Amino acid sequence: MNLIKFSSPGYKNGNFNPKKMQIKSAEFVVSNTNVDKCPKDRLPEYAFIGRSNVGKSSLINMLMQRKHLAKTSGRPGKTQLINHFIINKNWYLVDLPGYGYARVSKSNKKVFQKFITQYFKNRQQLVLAFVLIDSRLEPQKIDLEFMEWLSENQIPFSIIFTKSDKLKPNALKRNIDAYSIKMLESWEEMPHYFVSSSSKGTGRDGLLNYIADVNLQVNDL
Ligand SMILES: Nc1nc2c(ncn2[C@@H]2O[C@H](COP(=O)(O)OP(=O)(O)O)[C@@H](O)[C@H]2O)c(=O)[nH]1
Ligand SMILES: [Mg+2]
Repeated sequence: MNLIKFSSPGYKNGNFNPKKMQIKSAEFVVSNTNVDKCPKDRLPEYAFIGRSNVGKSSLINMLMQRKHLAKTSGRPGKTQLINHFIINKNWYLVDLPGYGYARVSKSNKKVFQKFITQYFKNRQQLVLAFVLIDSRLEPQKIDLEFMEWLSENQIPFSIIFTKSDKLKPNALKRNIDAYSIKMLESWEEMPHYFVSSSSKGTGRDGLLNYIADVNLQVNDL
C-alpha cells in the first residue's frame, strides 16, 4: 500500500522547521452532519479524528491555547458532528466525531459512519487528516482499519500519538516502535507521525509548523 503524504525537505517528525505559526485567532464557525453544508470558501482544512477519549478535544484546545474551544468530556460519543473552526482566518481545523465508541446504538453508528465517509470522500478542501492514537495502547484494529480506509481513498494523513506524558520515555518509544512494526506489515513505510501531550504542551510547535508548511504547499482547492 502506498502512502500519500505532504512533506518538505529537511522536515521529519516535527523536529525541524524554522517557521513558527502563531495562533492569532481561533473561532468556531459551524457544526453539521452534512458535508454539503460545510463552509464554502476555499481554505485548506485539517481534520482531527480518533477513538473517543483519545484526547482529541484536549489536543485541539492545547494547539489553539483555548480552554474550551473544543469540548472535553469523559463521556464518549457526545459530540457527533463535523465541527469547523477557522484559524488565523486562513485555514480550518475540523473536529470530527470519535469513532468506535460502544454506547451508541447500531443504527446511530451507521448514520455516523455515513456522514463521516461522505466528508472524507467529498470534501475537496481537506488536505490532511490527523489520526489520533493513544500512545499507551498497543495497535488497535479499529485504528489500523481506519488508516487503511484513508489510504484506499487516497486521503493523506499523519498520526498523532497522544497522552505521551502518561508514559516514561522508554515505554513511549517501545510503544511507537511496536506500532511501526505492526504498520510495516501492510504499509511500505511508517506514516509521518507526531507525539503529543496536552497537559505538557508537547508537540504543539511541531504540529502547527507542519500545518503552516502544508498550507504553503496547497493550491488548487
Ligand atoms: N495526562 C493526559 N491526559 C489527557 C491528555 N489528553 C486528554 N487527556 C484526558 O483524557 C480524557 C479524554 O480527553 P478528551 O480530550 O475529552 O478526549 P476526546 O474524547 O478524544 O475528545 C480526559 O480526561 C482528558 O483530561 C494528555 O495529553 N495527557
Ligand atoms: Mg472530545
